[in-house]
Amino acid sequence: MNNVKWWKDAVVYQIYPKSFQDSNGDGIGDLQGIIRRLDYIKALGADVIWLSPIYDSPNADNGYDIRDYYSIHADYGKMEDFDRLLEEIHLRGMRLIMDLVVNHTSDEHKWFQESRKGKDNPYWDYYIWREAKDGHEPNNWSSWFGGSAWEKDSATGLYYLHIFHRKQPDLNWDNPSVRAEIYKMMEWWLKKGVDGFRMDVINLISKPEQMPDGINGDLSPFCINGPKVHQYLKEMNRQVTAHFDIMTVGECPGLTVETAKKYAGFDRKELNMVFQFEHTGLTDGIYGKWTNQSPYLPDLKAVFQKWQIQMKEEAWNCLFWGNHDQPRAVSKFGCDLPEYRDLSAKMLCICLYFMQGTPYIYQGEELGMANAGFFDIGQYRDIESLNAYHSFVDAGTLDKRTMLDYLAHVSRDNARTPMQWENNAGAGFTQGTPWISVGANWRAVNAKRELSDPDSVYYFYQKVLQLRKGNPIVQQGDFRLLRPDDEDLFAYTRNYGKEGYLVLCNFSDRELSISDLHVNIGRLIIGNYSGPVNHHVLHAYESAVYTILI
Ligand code: TEU
Ligand code: CA
Repeated sequence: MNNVKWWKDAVVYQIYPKSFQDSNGDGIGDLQGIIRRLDYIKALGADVIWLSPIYDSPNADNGYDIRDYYSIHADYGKMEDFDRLLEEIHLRGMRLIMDLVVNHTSDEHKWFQESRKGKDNPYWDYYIWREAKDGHEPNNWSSWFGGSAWEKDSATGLYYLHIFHRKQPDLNWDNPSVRAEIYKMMEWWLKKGVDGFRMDVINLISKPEQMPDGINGDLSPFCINGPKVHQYLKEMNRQVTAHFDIMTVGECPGLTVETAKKYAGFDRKELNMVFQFEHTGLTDGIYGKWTNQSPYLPDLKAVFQKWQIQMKEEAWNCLFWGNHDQPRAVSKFGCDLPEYRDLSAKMLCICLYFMQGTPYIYQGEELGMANAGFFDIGQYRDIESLNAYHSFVDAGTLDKRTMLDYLAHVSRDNARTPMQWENNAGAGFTQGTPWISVGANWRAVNAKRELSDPDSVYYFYQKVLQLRKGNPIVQQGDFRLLRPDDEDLFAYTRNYGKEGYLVLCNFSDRELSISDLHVNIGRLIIGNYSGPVNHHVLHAYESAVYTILI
């Protein structure tokens, strides 16, 4: 695989530090805890670790509200612990990418504390301030975490913009000093030796000059892919990222294939890759993300087909089922009933990771960890979930039972329960009381058990990752979807020169006939069922990859 950028053949493992491994019994994951588990991550086959924010923060949004970009949150350790972590990662031949959260800061950041002192302060223009309109908010935009996107500041009597929580004021990227400060900070981390950034909501950073009301208060059309976003990302590339051998991946809500290529096109000099959310957003409906529905398979297939085919040769895909904002993959896309959980987790692994792009694995996904199983609002910690619960229930839009059901399906806390390491009450995550309850199925799903079982989901992930490493069919092959309208079968081929694979995934518990696929099936590469191979039928949640005879 000469001349292939390293990040194209890399596998990224995402750590949500608060929930990964506690080392001192305070119930909160920390950097020393991560160091203890590096061999586990390496053995899985990951090359890159993406660390969700570990910076100093009042934790209104678990670290996505940064108070100081240059220091480590006391819960996680000290800068020495970070330096040690980075060294240990590099010693193992792995790389580390940091979460870069620069659309907004915490309201407790020094810049904001200064800014709110008024128009004469040098930091005034670091944030987005507007006068009241007729004694009200400057416009009708609503925050993505509920309520107005404007907060009236008691010190100035003016309003500041916050797309997320009021403790996350949006930075004013039109101010060159803001950009210079951010580039300086990025350079500081890169000089320390970090290997890149995952950039939080990076396609929201440029706001329009005029801020008219949105339809139903929706700010998306104004702030997603704002007027100067490409100018700023090209500047960031020129001034910072192009000078280091790193990878950059932008988190970009609301992307289409066309807009994705503007951020990540090979010739664009902006970002290496972008996360798009079309496949995870298929279940969005009248209550936004709040639902108990599963995606309709033909729609899911159409989304992947489009991204696989239309990005080819022009830009690079991110392959992910989940992250710290999404429900657990096996619960959303597979089936988390005990009899099908492991099977469907393996099926999802094959389905996604035989496509073109860079795989991202969210902590615990490699064990088949499922949704939390919470049933009481008191179990939730996430600000988005709590806000949504109160606004829907208090307004009488949804009754408590329905909203709890929706939370159980899609709350971000489903992904944030402690990593299940062992079969005990603290799940091997902590000796103390975890900051959020352990997920319901820790007895069955934990690393200790899976590491001693050759048929576990963990070893299945390991095998699939080995099979795709440096494999030109997976990296470069053409993608073709078979039976697009089938509601149970996800089948596709990958062809590269005279070689190819047929990938078969049964997304249902029904037996499926596959005798009419008109593909010349060769050798079995990997499958999630043991026993004799049957070329005519797929069992419940069965998945298999075959070579194709061309
Ligand atoms: O998420 C951005 C984002 O678009 C979220 O609003 C997402 O739609 C939501 O979490 C889905 O439920 C990023 C981070 O990943 C998230 O954790 C932060 O809360 C958010 O930005 C603000 O920094
Ligand atoms: Ca701790």
